[in-house]
Amino acid sequence: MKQIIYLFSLMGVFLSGCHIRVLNPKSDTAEAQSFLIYFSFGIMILVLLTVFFLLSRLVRKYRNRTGNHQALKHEKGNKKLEIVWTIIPVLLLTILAIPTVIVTYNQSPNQADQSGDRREEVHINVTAEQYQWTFIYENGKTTSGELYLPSDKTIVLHLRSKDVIHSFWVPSIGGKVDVLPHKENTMKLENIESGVYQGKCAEFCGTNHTDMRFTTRVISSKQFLDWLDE
Ligand SMILES: [Cu+2]
Repeated sequence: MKQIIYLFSLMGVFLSGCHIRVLNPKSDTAEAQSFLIYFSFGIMILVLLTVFFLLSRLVRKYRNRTGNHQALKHEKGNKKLEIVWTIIPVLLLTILAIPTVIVTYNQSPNQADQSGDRREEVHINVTAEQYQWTFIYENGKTTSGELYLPSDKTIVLHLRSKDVIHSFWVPSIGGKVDVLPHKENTMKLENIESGVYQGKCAEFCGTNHTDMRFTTRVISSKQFLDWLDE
């Protein structure tokens, strides 16, 4: 038992040094996603602890000791118990399903187009091809390898591929979205914190797949407009 505690505390020390970008969200979109991760992890830990607690109690109670002839009774059908262990998982899955369905529906790659006030949104066309990213802004300005975004606007990215399937991923500001050759997918990003974030293709797309990286620069609206006019 002592060794296990040591092991876990050691793991805690090392893990606290990790900087997992997915768990350090810098936009509302990423925050909703990391909430789902923490939430499902919390439920999982709850189940795990309950099961381990009950198991260790059982093992302690019925362990083989001299003078202990207590044996486990064979339970033959226990309606109460069966109902309990059927209802609890159903309940847990329902609790897990509600926020999951809401977030998944809100962030659906087909969803962004229909909702929202277009004047408050910044639309950017994103084109992926082996092995680079091109970003085309509303006034026609084009960048390659660098994506500029205003922090205080809602951003709608229109993702398209020229060749094979790619995947758009900036871990700090949102999860992966597939970039397909024959269908446009959209990605909505809200309230992004100013900063510089690394992005990459998250779908193996050929020999130079690892070179398919880009830098995302999130700046204020004013800086963004000035940059657009440059
Ligand atoms: Cu790719």
